[in-house]
Amino acid sequence: PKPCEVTPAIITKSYACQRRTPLKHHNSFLTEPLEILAENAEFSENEGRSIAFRRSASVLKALPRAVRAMDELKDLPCLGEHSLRVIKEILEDGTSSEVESTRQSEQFQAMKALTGVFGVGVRTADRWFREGLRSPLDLVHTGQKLSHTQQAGVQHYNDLNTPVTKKEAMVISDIVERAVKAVLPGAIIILTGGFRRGKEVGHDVDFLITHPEEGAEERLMPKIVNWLEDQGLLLYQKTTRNSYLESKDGPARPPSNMDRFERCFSIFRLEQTKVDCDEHVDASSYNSGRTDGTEERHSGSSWRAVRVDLVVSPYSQFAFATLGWTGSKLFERELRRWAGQEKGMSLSSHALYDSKQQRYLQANSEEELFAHLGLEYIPPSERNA
Ligand code: TTP
Ligand code: MN
Ligand code: MN
Ligand code: MN
Repeated sequence: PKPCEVTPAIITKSYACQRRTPLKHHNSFLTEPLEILAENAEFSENEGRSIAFRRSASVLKALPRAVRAMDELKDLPCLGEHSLRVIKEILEDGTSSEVESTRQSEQFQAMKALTGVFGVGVRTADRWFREGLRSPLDLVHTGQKLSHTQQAGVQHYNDLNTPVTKKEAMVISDIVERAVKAVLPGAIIILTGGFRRGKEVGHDVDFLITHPEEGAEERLMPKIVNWLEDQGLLLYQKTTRNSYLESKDGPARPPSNMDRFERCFSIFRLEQTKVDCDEHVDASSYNSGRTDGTEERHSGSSWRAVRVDLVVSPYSQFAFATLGWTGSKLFERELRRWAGQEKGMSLSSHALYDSKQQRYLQANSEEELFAHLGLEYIPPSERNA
């Protein structure tokens, strides 16, 4: 094919939700470095810069082949000056000096380690960094005051930073299914997040739960949590009530990307077979950055901690919630931006509001939602923006 045919369709598609982004692509050698810079920008709370790098990386993920020369990029959207400079350096030298020095920097490494604690955000990690703290162990040694969530995060630091496998996600699916069916027969449970997009591993396992009879799902979460606790399956949980109806700021516009469903951030105690344990030990021995001592070693007993997110939605909002909880985070962000800037609509995990028609648009499926938004349907496996 002619060189210009490499990327014919992508040229005019500057929103990630207009493109198909598979999980496996051909440009990791460029996207991983760009995402280091994005992460570093997040650590300095420079959101605009972070999004710019993430959009650049995302465009490259959608390309049908590996980039070899700068002129292949000239018609692509979203590639800013800074990203192009980084890409050029990698194409010419194999690495980018800016990326490598970022990776090596004490601040980046400390922020990565500290934000790697469940319950610790960028603000807190940055304050600790400026106080001289560098790792979760430093938090223990200096006796930092920690929230309950952060205590659980430190205690289970190694497990929670060991990727959750698909196999583990399936075992947890079975458990969640049993719990939900026990307390509300007829409930529907779907796996959302990265595993729904086809990822082989994740940092947690995400579930969305509903019931075809509107209202039957109310106050469901405490029942699920009680069931799980009775079985000794939870190491930590924090349940938040549905605050959607109480909110004053208009249904389609929650104050942030946080939604208002009844939800539970939890840590499961996952029993492991002998084989799983051996795999786990083998896998962690590759991880030179581990901080032994923050977590009670459970030698002998065979379990590990896994982060699980549970969300309950009313049936009428299920399509919105499914779309909102499937990700990727950039894909979601781009969907909302598309809705607002191109369609005069406001999209959340609860609703879609059309400002021109001044009414909410109903949807029973993700397909209907894409249609409302004037977008070609993109299946979950191609939302890996
Ligand atoms: P995550 O579980 O954070 O991410 P992920 O499943 O894509 O990847 P990972 O393997 O790292 O777990 O979030 C899943 C989706 O949930 C994400 O698209 C955004 C959505 N979400 C909300 O809608 N509201 C929230 O408050 C949070 C935390 C996530
Ligand atoms: Mn997830
Ligand atoms: Mn994540
Ligand atoms: Mn999650």
